[in-house]
Amino acid sequence: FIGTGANGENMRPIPQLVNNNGRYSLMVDGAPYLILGAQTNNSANYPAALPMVWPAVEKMNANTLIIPVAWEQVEPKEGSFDFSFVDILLEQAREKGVRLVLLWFATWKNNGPSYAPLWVKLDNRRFPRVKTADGKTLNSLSPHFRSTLEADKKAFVALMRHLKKTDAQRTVIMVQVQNEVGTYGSVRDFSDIAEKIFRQPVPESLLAVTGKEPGTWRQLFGRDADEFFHAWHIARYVDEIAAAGKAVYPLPMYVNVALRNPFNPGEPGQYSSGGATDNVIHIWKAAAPNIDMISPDIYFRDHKTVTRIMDLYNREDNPLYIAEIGNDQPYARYLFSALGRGALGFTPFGIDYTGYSNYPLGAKKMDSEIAHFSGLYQFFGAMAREWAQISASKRTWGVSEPGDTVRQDDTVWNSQDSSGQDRETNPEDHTQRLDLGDWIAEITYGRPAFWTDPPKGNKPASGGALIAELGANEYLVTALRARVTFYPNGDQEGKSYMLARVEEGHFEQGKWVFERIWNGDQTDWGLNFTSNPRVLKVTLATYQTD
Ligand code: N0T
Repeated sequence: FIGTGANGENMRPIPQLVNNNGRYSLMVDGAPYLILGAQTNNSANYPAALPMVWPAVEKMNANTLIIPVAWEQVEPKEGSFDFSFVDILLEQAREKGVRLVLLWFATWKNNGPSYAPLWVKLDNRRFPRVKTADGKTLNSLSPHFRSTLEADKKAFVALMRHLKKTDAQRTVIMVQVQNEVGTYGSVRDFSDIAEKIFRQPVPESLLAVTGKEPGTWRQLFGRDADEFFHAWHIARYVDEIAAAGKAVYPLPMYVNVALRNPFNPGEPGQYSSGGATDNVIHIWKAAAPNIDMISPDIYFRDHKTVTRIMDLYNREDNPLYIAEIGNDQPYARYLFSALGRGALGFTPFGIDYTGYSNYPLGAKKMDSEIAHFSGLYQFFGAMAREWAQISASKRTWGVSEPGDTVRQDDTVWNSQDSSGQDRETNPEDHTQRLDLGDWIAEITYGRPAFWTDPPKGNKPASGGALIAELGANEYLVTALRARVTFYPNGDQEGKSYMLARVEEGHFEQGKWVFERIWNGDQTDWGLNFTSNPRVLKVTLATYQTD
């Protein structure tokens, strides 16, 4: 795949998102890539911060660093550009053998223009802010002004041109356009110009996806009109920037989302209105064809909410990528749920040694929590390319341990399972079943390796399991702090069956390397996975008894 250029130099193909009949992959150097990511805290986008970043990336065993590039630093004075941070970052990333995802912090960095240059932020005439219905000015730039869009676009295009010129190595594999766009404190802009646009008919390209007859926003969308309108215009704005960047250098581009709670959403404006929350994904898809994916930022710790979010963003028209997730213990196990849904990657936020902590969203102290991720990253890192290859074409399933994640000593913010059951007593609460077609995989948590006790759950909840179908009756199985058992399903239901062969092994250069057979105690009561994950190739069989 790595071709040769006109002057004999090695040309790596540009990273690309591809859809293989509904299973997506991120192609890097011509093959599927799995992002085992680490995102820095905000404000790490200066050379002086990088020495506090790399050791954390290394400790984490991450293969990709996700880090901001700010409009204010690349265009401090209008029209004069400075990419010195980008140059230093790329050089150091290459030395470390780590790939990069750059975050374009510009018009919107969570609602506000904090990362825009002062010449933008101080000029509200040229770059107007959102006005509330009662005429107050908010610190969120309005999406309705050409002047703002053109200025942001110009800087973004300059960044992409610079990358094209300086990154033949394809160190940068993807770009996030803006950060958690949307507005807090108002559902939309109510300025005079916004009002005028709001009274115009809904654009035709949106009619097509909603199946509606022509009309105004209010006529077609009623109560949702204001939010849909804001989402549409922010998405169009972001899309135009992405399109211009791609015209210069077509890296995959995505947006991340400040989520609303899917079970208790509240009102737009209480959550970031206009961002691609679960209720407006369809609006975003219609408005922003140049945005390759819409990716959730997960700061909920409870199983029910996290898995619901993953299901909402894992769509036929949207590959799942966990753009951000909190960085303490309860979040780590959700790597299994993400990979089982074919995720292109997983990126805990706040991974650096600057000493900052975004508690209660993440860890009080990042350092003590990093081990929960680094162990998993080491394990999956050793088979990242192979997993990505399997995930590109095979069916996969992943589960994370359910139940609350409240530690015995403490309660954890945003962790309470909304179902509120007593999880100590019922083994079913620590049991998950996956329908693999011919087989059911049953996963249980918190039990000894023998038959003696029912599952009680790990304390704290921390297990997970991941399965891929390699062929008929053949599965790749890996898990953490869980037991995996199989029984026949569908046409095979009720037949006698067995684990025909359980191989422990590992991958080397895309090939499975056999190490040993699991048998006896290792298979008699199911496949017991400990804190030390293993990868197994399991062949199942049914047999005739008469
Ligand atoms: C995130 C991060 C950073 C359910 C917070 C999350 C990052 C941004 N914002 O540390 O600022 O740049 O994308 C907002 C979550 C609000 C609370 C959600 C509760």
